[in-house]
Amino acid sequence: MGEFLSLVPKHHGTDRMISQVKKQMATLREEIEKKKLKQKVGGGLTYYVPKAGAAQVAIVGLTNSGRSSLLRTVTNAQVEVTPYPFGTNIPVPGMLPYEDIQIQLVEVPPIVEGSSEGRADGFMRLGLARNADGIILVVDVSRDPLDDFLTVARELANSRILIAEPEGEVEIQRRGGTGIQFVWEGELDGCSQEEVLALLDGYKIRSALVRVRGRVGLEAVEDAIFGNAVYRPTLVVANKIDLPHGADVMKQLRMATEPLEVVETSTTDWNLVDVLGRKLFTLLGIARIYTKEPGKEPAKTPFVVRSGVTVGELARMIHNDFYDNFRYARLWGTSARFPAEKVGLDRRLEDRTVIQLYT
Ligand SMILES: Nc1nc2c(ncn2[C@@H]2O[C@H](COP(=O)(O)OP(=O)(O)OP(=O)(O)O)[C@@H](O)[C@H]2O)c(=O)[nH]1
Ligand SMILES: [Mg+2]
Repeated sequence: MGEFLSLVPKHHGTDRMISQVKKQMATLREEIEKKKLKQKVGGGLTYYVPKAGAAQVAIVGLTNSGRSSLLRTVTNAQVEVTPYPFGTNIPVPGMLPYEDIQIQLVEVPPIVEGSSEGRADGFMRLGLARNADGIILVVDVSRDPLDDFLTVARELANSRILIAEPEGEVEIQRRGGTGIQFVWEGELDGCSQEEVLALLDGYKIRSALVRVRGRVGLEAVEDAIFGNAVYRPTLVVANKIDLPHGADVMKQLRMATEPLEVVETSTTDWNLVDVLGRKLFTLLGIARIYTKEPGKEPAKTPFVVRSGVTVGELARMIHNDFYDNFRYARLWGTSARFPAEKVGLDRRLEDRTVIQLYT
């Protein structure tokens, strides 16, 4: 990237690109630092949190929004709740029990304005959200929840952690000297083809196959060039709902967070664990599949997969032999049209399916 930068002509038209490349270089340097940190620091005092349970969800928010309180209420974690700001400065994990599975929550130390530029361990803090399977974005309704949301959302967006599912996707295949050729399986949104060409040219991409799926803007083109954008399903938690708050500001919050779901919470709520568990389960698109041997009861512990996984994908996850020697499967429960339905490798599986694989 350094070499690339040295070749880029410096004028008004390339400013944006240069600053982005520099930022990207800083991020990579920071990642190297993180790896070093992981090796050196013992005793659990590290930013690295190994995944556990069905999924890992990062709890992000501004300081004092109630992240520790939330973690304490819904998990076994013994984290300190503090009336003063910046009480948490290392990530704290905890397990949230939901029916027969556990979802891992990780309190991320507070996000601040400038986290995405590295301020206050920003790269590592946002890295926790990037590495998780989903995000809980906590806002404090007793102050300015809209400002809380916009600030955290901006820092996430700057780090290319997308909290809303992208409406489309761009794929760029570089190839030899035939110019830029588009394959349209979608359309541009808020920009013209000329602008896309100018952007690609700015990055010295002059010969490539550009595939456009769904609705995409210029940012999606940039994401395709850098390949660093990730989508993380996100739940907005409007916390401290027991304290006085404005109806207007809540309305604005709901509008600004569209299409994300907003859950109003108070960390003193005794059934918060059930409410949050159900919301996260849906958000993450989790499916529990129970294997069964002939003449026996289904397994007590499910395989946790994403909803819609195929029989073939599941067979591979259990053991390659099940896939290689597959004959058919029998299904019970949600995915079966009738009990003991005989299906092939392509059948998709939903939550609460019992399966017997025949080889
Ligand atoms: N009334 C009310 N107060 C809450 C609620 N949740 C948290 N608090 C209070 O808010 C303050 C901050 O709570 P924490 O859980 O420490 O907040 P945090 O987001 O972890 O903050 P830092 O880790 O310090 O950045 C404490 O005084 C909590 O008692 C809630 O639902 N209702
Ligand atoms: Mg805290």
